[in-house]
Amino acid sequence: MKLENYQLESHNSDLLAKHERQLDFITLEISNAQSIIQKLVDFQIAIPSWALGTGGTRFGRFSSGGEPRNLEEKIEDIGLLHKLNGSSGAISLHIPWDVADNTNAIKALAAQHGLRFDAMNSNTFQDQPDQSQSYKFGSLQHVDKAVRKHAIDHNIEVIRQGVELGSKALTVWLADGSCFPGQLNFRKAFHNTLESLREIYAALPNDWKIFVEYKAFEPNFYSTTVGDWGQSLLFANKLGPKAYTLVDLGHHLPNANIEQIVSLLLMEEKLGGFHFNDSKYGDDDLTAGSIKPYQLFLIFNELVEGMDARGMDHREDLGWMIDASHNVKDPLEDLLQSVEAIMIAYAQALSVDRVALQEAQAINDVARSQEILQQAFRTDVRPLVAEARLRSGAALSPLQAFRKFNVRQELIKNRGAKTVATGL
Ligand code: RM4
Ligand code: MN
Ligand code: MN
Repeated sequence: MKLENYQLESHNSDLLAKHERQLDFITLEISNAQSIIQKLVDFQIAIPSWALGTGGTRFGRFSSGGEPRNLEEKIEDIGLLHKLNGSSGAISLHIPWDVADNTNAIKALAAQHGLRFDAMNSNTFQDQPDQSQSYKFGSLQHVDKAVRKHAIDHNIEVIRQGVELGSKALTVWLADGSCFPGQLNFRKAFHNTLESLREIYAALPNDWKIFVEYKAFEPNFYSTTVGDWGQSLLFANKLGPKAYTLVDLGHHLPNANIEQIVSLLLMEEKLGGFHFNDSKYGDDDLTAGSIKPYQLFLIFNELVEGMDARGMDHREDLGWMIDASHNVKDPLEDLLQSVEAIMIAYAQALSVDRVALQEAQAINDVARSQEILQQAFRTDVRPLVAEARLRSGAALSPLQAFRKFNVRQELIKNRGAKTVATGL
């Protein structure tokens, strides 16, 4: 299905008067509103190909129908999101879930929708039907060199496919670890993983990055070989300048201070990018900003401060990706909400009075420092985000437009009610 410009224009004209009133108010409140709007127009968040179908749990999966049946339809879905919000101009693929048979046609289709290919993801956490080696006891860490080689070759193949598509990064998330004390020699597991990652690193083109993603637990429940940012940073430092740490918000133990982790990784020039989502308990993969919006704001506050301190380009220099997929919402509506939450947190962080904050910090004025941050967090910046969409030719209210134009019903009509997307 395709959304036409005239449809969005009619949706926008219905909402315009109210939007303009709200925008006038906020531009009086925030001195740098125009520069914030431009940064929001530029900012793009990659959509994961595996979040376009309804996610399941090990207890069940309830499809909402019309799920994309192949990579072409996944690109079509992300094209719809991008048309609606103007901020989802990239796709992150997972191999082998998304192998492209005809790379040129896939590239052309993505370009038609204004999409580029963000980081490629390898998969050594599942055995494929015809696979000669098993990842049951790990992949890059495995005690058997033949299994390690299988996993290394897979990652190199993912890089090859990514090069053809114009991607510039590989994300490695490993399920490797152990379920019981004594199962694994920690040092040997680390060394095997490092040796394997070195071979993958050696296959990276010069302008590529490798992101080492960490996660505290699951599917292994006693130890994870890349379990936290310290372990990831160890690998990234040992690998070299093209290796970075990737922060997935749901991959920490409860109450971790993620914003401090982000600040220090940036300082060390080792922050590669993000997988945005939210969680209450663990790797819940809930909609970004749905549980802890203040935390999301505090993370962006560190990002803006840290990137500006190093003169970084907000749009280009880090990988901005969503990694969420769950059970009960329409996946496209969910992704619209995630993108909106990320844009709001970014806009709020851009509106923090940095000079006043530095002055307050320098004299240990704790209450004032807190006030400055909360002032930004409690300001309703949604009209700035909506204005950025309007200037990009997208919808003032993407979710409302999604429903008004019956996008899901159209997708079900075209694809059927029982389709199941590849992914989790
Ligand atoms: C993992 C991790 C990875 C993602 C898989 C599907 O928990 O977040 O980034 O590739 O899930
Ligand atoms: Mn992730
Ligand atoms: Mn995860």
